[in-house]
Amino acid sequence: MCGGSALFIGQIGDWTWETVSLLCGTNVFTATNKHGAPSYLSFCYFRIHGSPVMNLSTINFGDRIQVSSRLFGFSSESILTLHKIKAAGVGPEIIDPEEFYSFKDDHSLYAETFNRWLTRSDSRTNENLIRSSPLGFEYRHLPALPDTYSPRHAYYRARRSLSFFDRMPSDRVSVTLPFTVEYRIDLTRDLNCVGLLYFATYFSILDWALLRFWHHLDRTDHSFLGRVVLDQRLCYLGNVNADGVLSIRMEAWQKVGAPADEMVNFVVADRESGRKLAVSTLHLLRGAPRRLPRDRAIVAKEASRRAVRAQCSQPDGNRSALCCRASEVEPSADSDVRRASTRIGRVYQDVIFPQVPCVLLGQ
Ligand code: KFV
Repeated sequence: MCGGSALFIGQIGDWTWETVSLLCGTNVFTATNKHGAPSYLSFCYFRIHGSPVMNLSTINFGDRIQVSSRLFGFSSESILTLHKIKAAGVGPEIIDPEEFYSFKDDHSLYAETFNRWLTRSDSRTNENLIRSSPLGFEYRHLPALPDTYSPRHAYYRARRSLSFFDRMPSDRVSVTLPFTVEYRIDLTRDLNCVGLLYFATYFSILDWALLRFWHHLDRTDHSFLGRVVLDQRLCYLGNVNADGVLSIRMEAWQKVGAPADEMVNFVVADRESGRKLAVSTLHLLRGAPRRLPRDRAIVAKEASRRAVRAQCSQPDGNRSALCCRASEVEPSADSDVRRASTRIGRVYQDVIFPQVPCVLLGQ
């Protein structure tokens, strides 16, 4: 999960699916529509926002983190999930949209996912996915997000302008001419278990492309590893078949007077048809990544070891598997736990090495 890789993005996506399963009366992992076909809670927009102090590269082995998640209703077809991730120890919190979208807590990593229920229109292809709300999906009890924060504004712009910016801010200058690479889908790694291009793979493909761009600019692998991703937004416009080849067009802009501060825009298309598959805008700093503040990390690690000893029981008795996730829904005097927890908007989880299959505890 650690190391700034797309595996952590995958983990965040799992938290979205788990939160929706907990709070919306539908097991997302087995959802079907009225025709009995599988409905997938597909990722259509994903944003991750950090700071130089807390970003994808700062989380390390053994760090104990805490995730607060909250859902917002967007009709029967879609749903928005906000996750706030920080070092464990400060206690879970109720996510307030105004505070969330101000991104003012440098010690938090913010993740926003907008998902739509989709199904294949033709079982032989990943093209032409169509809307498909599953049976039993409950959403009316969810709070509404104030319109100013709606992700619709961002992804409408991305679809229209093929960038999350209508035009680049005037304090930025272009780094080089647009650069395009091709990527052949790797069917041994890139697909999920139902044969769609896995949503987190889009991020790893963009990283792969960015490294080629980096080399094109005569930059080193070392400086690539030292980059700090402050913000990345990705709008999923389509999926692709396992034999697809992607064309990925990149452009970069530096800040005037601060050339290490860069924005990179990606437009991903199917090479054969030209069909647009994704748009992403990345804000990064070139420089060395920083770890979590040492004192908090040590405290958190000690707490996590105690938690593992106290709570972790592996069903197969394999004590060497370093994995434990405690998940808890806020207790309430209200007997309807799901509704109460929705109102409180609090689901929190502690994660250690989650690339190993996790045991869900204390739910
Ligand atoms: N994000 C959010 N909303 C979108 C959207 C996007 N990328 N594209 C379209 N929409 C909205 C659009 O604003 C409109 O909403 C509605 O979808 C229909 O728009 O509220 P509104 O205004 O009615 P259309 O008709 O213009 O778009 P359509 O042709 O229907 O295509 C929509 C969609 C979502 C089917 C298409 O954009 C698509 O196929 N996107 C790719 C999704 C995808 O493949 N995601 C990764 C899947 S893998 C995955 O999620 C998982 C769970 N996994 O494990 O790998």
